[in-house]
Amino acid sequence: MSVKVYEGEDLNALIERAKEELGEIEILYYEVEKVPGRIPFFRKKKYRLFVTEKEEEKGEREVEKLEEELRELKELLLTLKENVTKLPPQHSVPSVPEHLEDKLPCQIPHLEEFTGDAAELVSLLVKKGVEPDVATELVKVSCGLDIETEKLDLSTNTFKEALINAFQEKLSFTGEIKVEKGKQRVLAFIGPTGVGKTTNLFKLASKFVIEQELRVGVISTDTFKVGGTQQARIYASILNVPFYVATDQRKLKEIVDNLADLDVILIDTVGRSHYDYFRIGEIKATLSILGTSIEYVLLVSCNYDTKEAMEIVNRYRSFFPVDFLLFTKIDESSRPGVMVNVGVKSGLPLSYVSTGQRVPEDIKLLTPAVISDFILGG
Ligand SMILES: Nc1nc2c(ncn2[C@@H]2O[C@H](COP(=O)(O)OP(=O)(O)O)[C@@H](O)[C@H]2O)c(=O)[nH]1
Ligand SMILES: [Mg+2]
Repeated sequence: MSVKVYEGEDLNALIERAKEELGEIEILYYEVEKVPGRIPFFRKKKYRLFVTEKEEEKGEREVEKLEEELRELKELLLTLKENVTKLPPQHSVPSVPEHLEDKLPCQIPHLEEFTGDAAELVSLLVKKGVEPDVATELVKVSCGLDIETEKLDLSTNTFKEALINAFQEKLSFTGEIKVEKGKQRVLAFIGPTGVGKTTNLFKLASKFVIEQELRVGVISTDTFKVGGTQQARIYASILNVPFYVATDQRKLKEIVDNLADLDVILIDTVGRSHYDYFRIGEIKATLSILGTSIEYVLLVSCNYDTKEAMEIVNRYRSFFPVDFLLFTKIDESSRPGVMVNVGVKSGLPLSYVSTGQRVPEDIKLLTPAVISDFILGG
């Protein structure tokens, strides 16, 4: 089953939005939470609505979205042409809407070392969010010297081949996370609030159960006692995975000790606001009771630009010995290059990428070929 979550202050508006986006829906559950408003003592209501979508509606919606984008592009092209041909040179042309920016040709610095397909591939990488220095470093992996021009050109037949070579050499990958029977793994999901920890933890939980037939348990460490575990509880009951809440170190240790016969324990960390960023230390203190038996999965959203993403990676690494990265929200980003930049700059292995809100299906294993497809496709 595929579950999608909507959050907001007006339940009817959420239902309307879900119908608008998904067509026919089935409401699984909704919950209400009171959050402090700006006015003292006045608490606003916040709803969280869990729905499933009907599969057949999805294809039609995607076609509609593409058609709409094409219409906008055509209009933009017409306006640009009119402005360029009819107006005097000093007249300014209309600015390009942000969501269409990467669909137009862009100026790339530092291209002079490359020629032909290699130059084109560097431009493409930069357009997809790869930083120019990283892009040139990657393309060089599959280049030879063109004798005529004395510049670098691709020695592979296709862009895809060139990128696969480059990613194999410059990035590291965990591959499918495997658990051997009898060798329990404990994975803690860490990262900023809203990045997708809870949803993606359950996608992996479901993979472990279905693909590897493992015995899985989920623990939520709600260290701020904010009752933020409701969403996880619902996923756990839908996917039929045992679920526990640990409010402190001692309780966490006790639960983990009791779950010694499970193959995998997944630990969700809970937070509520951006200030949680400054409270990472508290999560660290709780998890530290498990010593080195625990592996840390850091989640990074593809919506961040590379600078923000690297700041987050460095901040979390100063608290936790991060083992690997899991990227989220690639469906909301037109610049998959952030995964490449962060992978190259941090040296951390890449595991999976979350491709949407549906639990459990919207998750993909990251491999050199998959990242190439994200860069080359769309
Ligand atoms: N579009 C999109 N939304 C996602 C993705 N992953 C998670 N979300 C949504 O992001 C929101 C926050 O996710 P959640 O797992 O609660 O984040 P947490 O605070 O880190 O636990 C939810 O509405 C999720 O459905 C993704 O890959 N794409
Ligand atoms: Mg969460």
